[in-house]
Amino acid sequence: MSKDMRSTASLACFTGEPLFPETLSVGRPQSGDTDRFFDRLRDMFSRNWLTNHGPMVQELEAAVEVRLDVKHAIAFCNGTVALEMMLRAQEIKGEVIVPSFTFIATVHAIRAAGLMPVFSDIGSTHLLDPDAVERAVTPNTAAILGVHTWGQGCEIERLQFLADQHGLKLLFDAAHAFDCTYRGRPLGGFGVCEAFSLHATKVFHSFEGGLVTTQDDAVAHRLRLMRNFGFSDYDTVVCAGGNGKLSEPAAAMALTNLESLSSFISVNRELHEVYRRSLQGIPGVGLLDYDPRERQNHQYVVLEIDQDGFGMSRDQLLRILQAENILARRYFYPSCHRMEPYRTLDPEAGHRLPVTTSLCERVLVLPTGGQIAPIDAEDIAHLIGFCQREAGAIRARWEHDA
Ligand code: T4K
Repeated sequence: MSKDMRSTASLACFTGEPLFPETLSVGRPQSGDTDRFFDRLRDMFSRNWLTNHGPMVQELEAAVEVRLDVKHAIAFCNGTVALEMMLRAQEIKGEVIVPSFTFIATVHAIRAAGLMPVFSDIGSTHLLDPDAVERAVTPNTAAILGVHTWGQGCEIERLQFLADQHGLKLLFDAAHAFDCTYRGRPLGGFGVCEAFSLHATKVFHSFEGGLVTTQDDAVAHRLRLMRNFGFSDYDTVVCAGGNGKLSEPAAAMALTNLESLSSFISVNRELHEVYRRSLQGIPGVGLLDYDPRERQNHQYVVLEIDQDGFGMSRDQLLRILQAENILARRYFYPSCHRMEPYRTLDPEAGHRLPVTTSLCERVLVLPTGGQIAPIDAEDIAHLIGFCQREAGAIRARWEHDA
């Protein structure tokens, strides 16, 4: 059966078979040539050097410095620890302005660094709104932590202006933004520091891993000490630190994946284009378009579902997609200010976050990456179109079955 000729009854949430026999996910890992990876592991065993700033970690850091055009890239065991150490390395106290519309790790890292998150609203592109940031500045503000959500660069000039005006550190969570640009320059070289995630679900991964990039020699030196317990030599500890080290197998994975990154990104770009074409004109469905002047990794295909235009809510659509084995995700739902401990720490935060509050009910991220063929993306889009056209009948059947 053609996938856009289904009847309401044939939806898997009623009586039908799922459209896809296997689950299609957001964030299925894309990995490079496994032979190259195993060769690197064999070399590692012959050297018997497994971790602690080994040769492959050093090679990875050098490769990232070139690729992102930054002076320093410091590898960490994961993106959350990279964020936390980046914050600790600033040697600041007080409040950090951050969006609530982000993965919870961004905010947990602020708390773990002994700082207080202050949530700011976002604009229509899902990025920090500099006007809202300005309103959130108090005498206790120490830093702004922007998030380059979906690989889009924040409004960096305006945030930098605010940071300079108020004497604040400007930092970025660039977890989504490897190989993306802002005004034609790679993200990674802005603010004081930027932190990346190399988690398995990211377009460029090292199983688990993270990076902090900076142009500042002193901050880089501190970060290198901090990730290794603060040791400056075998017996001397010169600052507080922890274990933030990336292992050699993880670096081997990253080096291997770096060789294939451009092809992963072309696959994502093509899928994004198929989704864009096939979703066009469906009432109530907005696809977040990326700035064509910038380089994007196209890791996230992000929809906004407007319930009135679409005829059903984002959550009702999600229920249908999941039954069809399409594991779309509600990133970032609920937003951070509605999760503990932040809900208790600042129960009134929602009043300052109207865009975040409304967006959280509408965003849906669709599967992409190597697991998805262009025809799958077309079928998913056609299914979404079908749901819109049949929204009344589907809702009626749910009510009848309830
Ligand atoms: N800042 C931001 C803005 C972030 O988005 C993140 C992480 C961080 C900071 C922190 O960086 P890390 O400390 O994680 O390096 C995922 C990822 O775990 C997380 O890294 C990511 N952001 C977040 C947006 O998404 P979950 O809980 O949604 O992942 P999970 O386990 O549901 O996996 C996603 C899908 O991928 C599933 O359908 C299963 C599939 N999968 C996953 C893994 C790990 C596989 O098929 N194979 C696999 O090996 O958080």
